[in-house]
Amino acid sequence: MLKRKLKINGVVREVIADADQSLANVLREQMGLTGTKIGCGQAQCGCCNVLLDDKLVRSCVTKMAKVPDGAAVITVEGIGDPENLHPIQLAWIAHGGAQCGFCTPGFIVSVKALLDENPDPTREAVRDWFQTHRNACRCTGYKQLVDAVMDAAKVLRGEMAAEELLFKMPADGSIWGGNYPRPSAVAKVTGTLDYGADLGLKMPPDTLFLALVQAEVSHALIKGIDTGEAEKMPGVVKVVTAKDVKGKNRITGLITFPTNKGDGWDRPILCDEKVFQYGDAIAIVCAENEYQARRAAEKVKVELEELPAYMSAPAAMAEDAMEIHPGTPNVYFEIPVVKGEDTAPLMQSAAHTVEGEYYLQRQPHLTMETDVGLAYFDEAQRLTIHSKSIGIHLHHAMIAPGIGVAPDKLRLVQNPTGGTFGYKFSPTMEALLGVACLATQRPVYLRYDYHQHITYTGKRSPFWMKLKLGADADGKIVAMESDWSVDHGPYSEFGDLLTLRGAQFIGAGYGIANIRGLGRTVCTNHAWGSAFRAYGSPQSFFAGESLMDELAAKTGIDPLELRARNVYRPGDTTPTGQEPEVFSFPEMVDKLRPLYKAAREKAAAESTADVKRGVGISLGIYGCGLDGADSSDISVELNADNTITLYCSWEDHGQGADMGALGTAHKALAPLGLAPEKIHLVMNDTALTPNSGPSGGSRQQVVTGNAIKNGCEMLLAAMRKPDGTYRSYDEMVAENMALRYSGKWTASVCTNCDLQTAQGAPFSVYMYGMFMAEVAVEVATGKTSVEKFTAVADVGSINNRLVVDGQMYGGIAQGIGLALSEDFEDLKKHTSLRACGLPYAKMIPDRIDLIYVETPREHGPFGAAGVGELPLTASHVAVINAIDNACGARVRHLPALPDKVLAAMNG
Ligand code: MCN
Ligand code: FES
Ligand code: FES
Repeated sequence: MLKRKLKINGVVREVIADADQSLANVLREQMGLTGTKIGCGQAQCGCCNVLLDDKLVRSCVTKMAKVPDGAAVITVEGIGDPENLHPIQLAWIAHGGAQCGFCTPGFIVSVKALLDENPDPTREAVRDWFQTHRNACRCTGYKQLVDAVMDAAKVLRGEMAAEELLFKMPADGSIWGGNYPRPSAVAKVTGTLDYGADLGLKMPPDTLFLALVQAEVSHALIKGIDTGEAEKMPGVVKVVTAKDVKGKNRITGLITFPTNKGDGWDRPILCDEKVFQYGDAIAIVCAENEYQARRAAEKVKVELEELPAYMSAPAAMAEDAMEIHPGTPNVYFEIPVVKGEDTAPLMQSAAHTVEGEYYLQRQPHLTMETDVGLAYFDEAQRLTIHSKSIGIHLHHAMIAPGIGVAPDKLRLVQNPTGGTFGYKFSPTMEALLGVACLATQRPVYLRYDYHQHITYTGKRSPFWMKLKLGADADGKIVAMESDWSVDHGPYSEFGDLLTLRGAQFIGAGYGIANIRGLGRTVCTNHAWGSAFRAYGSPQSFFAGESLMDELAAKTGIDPLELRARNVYRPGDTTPTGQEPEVFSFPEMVDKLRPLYKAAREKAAAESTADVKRGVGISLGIYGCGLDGADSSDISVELNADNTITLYCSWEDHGQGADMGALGTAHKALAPLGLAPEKIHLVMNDTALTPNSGPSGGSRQQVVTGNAIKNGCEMLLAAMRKPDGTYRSYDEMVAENMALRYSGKWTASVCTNCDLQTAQGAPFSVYMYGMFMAEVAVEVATGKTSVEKFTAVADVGSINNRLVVDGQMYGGIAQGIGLALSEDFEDLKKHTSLRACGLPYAKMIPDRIDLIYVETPREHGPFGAAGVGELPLTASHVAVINAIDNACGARVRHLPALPDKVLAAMNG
């Protein structure tokens, strides 16, 4: 043990700590300074940045032995607080720099160090600083962060008044379409928002800390589990195994389609008979602290008989492959596409045909916050589980029977969440927490470290695709044939739905009258497939939009003009035969055309023998909703002080659910003339908030937005007096009128897709985008840099511009990562942010131009569509097409790492 006097945020404090303990843990666990976050714990993200004697350090890897006695430590809490924000914090709020906000304290501290050292940095110097100090953000694409630093620097130099950074209410009192900062922004920039791990440290003293015993092989039979030695370890209260689980010990995937050959009960909570993938949980050690729990977990002995592991769709489809779930074939779901005439004769007579095979990789989500949760019994003796769930009511139904609790005795709550990008559309640790809490009857807490977070949460399911297009002499597509196999890992949940996305989005954007296709879902032993932003469409558009460029090359028609000839126009239908709700593409093409021409000329002029430059384009579409008659419920209440409370389960990944809900309610309640602060939000707790559905499929702005509008309209109707003014709370009470109203909306114009043809009208509203990447490729190495990116987007009428811009920038950054570096394939290698190819600041261009075409949507609240997933539908394909344009290298197997580009260039 060491005894240190430290000056923490200006106050001298005495600390006694283990020499080996990290400064981050001491600050958080012993000093209660939870503003400092721990993301990777491996010096790769900067979430844990603090100033140690004025020097920026990553406190997760700074051992106490290296912290000198008398050292001065500044954490985010020492920079500013909610009542007294520092200009860096003000600028972060003004520019929407905090989305999920988990990286924010680390950035604020880092920027303080930068501006102390260099008060007048260039944008490039700021980006260099973030890069050198490995400050990572998964949500923002860095652009708004650099904007914020430039403004903060101006304020600190006295060239700008801090007040200029504050939101100014427009004269009409409306915040719709403006830059109102999200309600959680102040807490995020000051480090005062308690995420799961912060709440975990603030649990009552009898809380148990959990550690998992996990499989280190990908496929095996379990022959025995010996917990004897572990149970005797210090601090251990119980080791929970499958035999302690009261319910079915399975998470149900709530099978969507009757043609699915599985029954959806294939995912164990704790493995009993078999291990299906690396990391599968076999036992839970419950101990008095985390260190004891982890040490004891190492002592649990598991006897396994290893089986052949099928690590890709082709491997699991091989004739001699055994059934991973005995009784269910590895190919457990198929969806044909049958639209229009038979395509075979059309292909034969077509003036041009092109075909290709494509693979889109197992993209990892790489959130800054790892998976984390806690459980306890609430005052009504309900098993209450807090997690990062973005589908609290959905997960409630998926886990209750497996744990063995009556539905009314289970409550799910979403913690403030440091990003999910869809991985939390699946339950992760919820059932494990529930089982441990029931078995010990004590509060429990579990946090994955980064290795566990990467290896044992779901991933984007890779698609293996074959695609063929036939076109007439003018380049008009007459027929399409498609075939795709989805590697969905061992657990079937949502695999059929994802496979259907291939039918809905391969070839989307173009009025293709005749399609034949077949998609299949394949069970494998690689990581289980969970949702990932744009779920199924990056795969679909990778094939479709790559092949469009190949068709352009074959026909000699410019890629933009080829698209212009084929995009949806009145009379066209989507691949599922649905009439698009708006026809935005012709206008979007016209907006992009002059920029595209200029970019192509610039690229040609600036290419050299060593560095080739090119421009690529793509289009992308995604639906806003769950298939068919998606619906949402909310409620809204008039309070005694004449404020309003909105209750909804619009789960927040970090996208801005609070802002979305507030902006929509404020617009709907405009006749009351309330200030936004007079609308309170109660969100994301099954005991308190109605079922608004999950935050997946970019559905909430449309579906829950409509429900909010509906509920607010009912409240207004009740409050309205004959003279057109509104009743106060007292008047409502005096007249015995109800104060609380339920709002509801159902996508009644939708139909499910037919399971023999994939034809139907699955979404009421779509979002449309065109993407343009300008790249430079080093001829000697094949290394690609994206120098500039442009997107033209139609997300309908915009609720909040800061949020929407942030969604676009962040999604484009993920598209660049998907194109060039991100992967989770090698279980030994791909186990950290860097190894998985996370884009740091310098990989994302500083120039990202956004152009909006705001076509109002009939079925969106106040004309809004969604936005969340649009920027990741096809931005990666623009990069891939740009590489080909630059140097003739067509990459069909992602990611386009330098050696692949080099091989394609020379091949
Ligand atoms: N919005 C708006 N105006 C519009 C459309 C949307 O202001 N015309 C705002 C909404 O109010 C909301 C945000 O944009 O704050 C996204 O809205 P929407 O597209 O309806 O999506 P959801 O709220 O349903 O969010 C989910 C979506 C998905 S599916 C993933 S995955 C995702 C995403 O949003 N994961 C994210 N964005 C993310 N952003 C962050 N920072 N972190 C994630 O994990
Ligand atoms: Fe310390 Fe990531 S660098 S938590
Ligand atoms: Fe940076 Fe979410 S805001 S990681």
